[in-house]
Amino acid sequence: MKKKLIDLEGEAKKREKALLVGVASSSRDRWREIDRLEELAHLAESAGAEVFEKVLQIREKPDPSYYIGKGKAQEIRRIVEEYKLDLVIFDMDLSPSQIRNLEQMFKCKVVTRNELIMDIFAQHARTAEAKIQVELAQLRYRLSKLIGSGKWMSRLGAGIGTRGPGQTQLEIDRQHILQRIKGLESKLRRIERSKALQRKRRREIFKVTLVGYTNTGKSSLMNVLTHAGVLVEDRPFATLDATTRTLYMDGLPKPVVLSDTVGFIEDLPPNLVASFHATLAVVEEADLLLHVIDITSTRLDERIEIVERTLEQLGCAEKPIIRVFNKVDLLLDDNVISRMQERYDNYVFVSARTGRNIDELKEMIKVNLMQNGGISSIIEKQS
Ligand SMILES: Nc1nc2c(ncn2[C@@H]2O[C@H](COP(=O)(O)OP(=O)(O)OP(=O)(O)O)[C@@H](O)[C@H]2O)c(=O)[nH]1
Ligand SMILES: [Mg+2]
Repeated sequence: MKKKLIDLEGEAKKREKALLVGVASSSRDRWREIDRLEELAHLAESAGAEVFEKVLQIREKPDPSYYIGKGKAQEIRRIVEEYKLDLVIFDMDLSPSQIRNLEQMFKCKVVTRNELIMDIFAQHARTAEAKIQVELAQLRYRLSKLIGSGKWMSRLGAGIGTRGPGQTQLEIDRQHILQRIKGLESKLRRIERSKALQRKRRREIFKVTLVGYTNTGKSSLMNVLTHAGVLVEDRPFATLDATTRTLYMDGLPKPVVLSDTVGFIEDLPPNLVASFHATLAVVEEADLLLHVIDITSTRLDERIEIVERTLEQLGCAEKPIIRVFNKVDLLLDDNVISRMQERYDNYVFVSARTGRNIDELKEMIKVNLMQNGGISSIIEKQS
């Protein structure tokens, strides 16, 4: 039943060959989709696949059976056959019937962007909590697909021998998944309760949290600021747990702790956001957010917006925030700095690699905490 996306044991012998598919709704959207396919390739490689080819189609409305056009699907089938590819990854979510039709046509695995991201999370999960959170997200996703295909089958109603047993098998699968979800949820609640207790004891401190798009250098900054020794890797979603360390600073009334957390991405699967709620509590409880931005990334403004929108979804849009533009050591064109200066306020340009402006960042953290911490302690006293 469990669809194995990337075969890790087999990986040592052979990386799975993948073809990527993206769809733009108009030729104006083309460049955006090209960038997204680039990001999808990064994700696929990080999951252990080898990207053989990328296919982009411009199509105003998705085809109900294949999402892409049937002609394009047949073209892909020929490539899959000729080059013996192992999987086709779609940059969007597909309906259960679309996945089935495409798998039947390609005669290989079809994986969606959501599944790919969840697969990377699953590979990187280390702690019991992260493992449960990822499995929950995957099961909820699978359940949504099962419910979908159940509807599809009953609507179809035809095909002797498909509907009856198919439905029964679906019902068994559904019950099985629901039971497992229930078990995992209660395990997770136990872990969360003990963590919430620990956090309660931490009222008398300033809480600062690093947030940002994945691979921007949050963990690197954590290490530079606190010597935490957190894992840093040039791949998306290296960090899945919230690591917290003391940030030593003179002249503040309360000690400061800094937390590193899971990175964001465009269209982060909603199931993952829901499952990682407890991990993201360090964002919700923060007195100050450090939004880390990779100044060398393409679609810089869009990525900033994606992070800010995610913060909004977490109910954190009003929190004090410092925009930390990182990796300035790689910057060739200074124009981008002036463009960012015009557009945003409360920013600093740093390099976690060379240490440039790290002292300035510390100073800004201190000033911001004094301003905001001062206000909240007055409110606390009044209430
Ligand atoms: N040149 C340069 N590279 C950097 C800098 N900061 C981080 N990196 C590199 O960027 C990559 C990602 O760094 P991480 O610190 O793991 O990024 P992250 O935001 O924690 O990533 P996730 O946990 O995967 O979301 C690594 O290869 C780092 O070495 C910097 O200031 N300059
Ligand atoms: Mg990290």
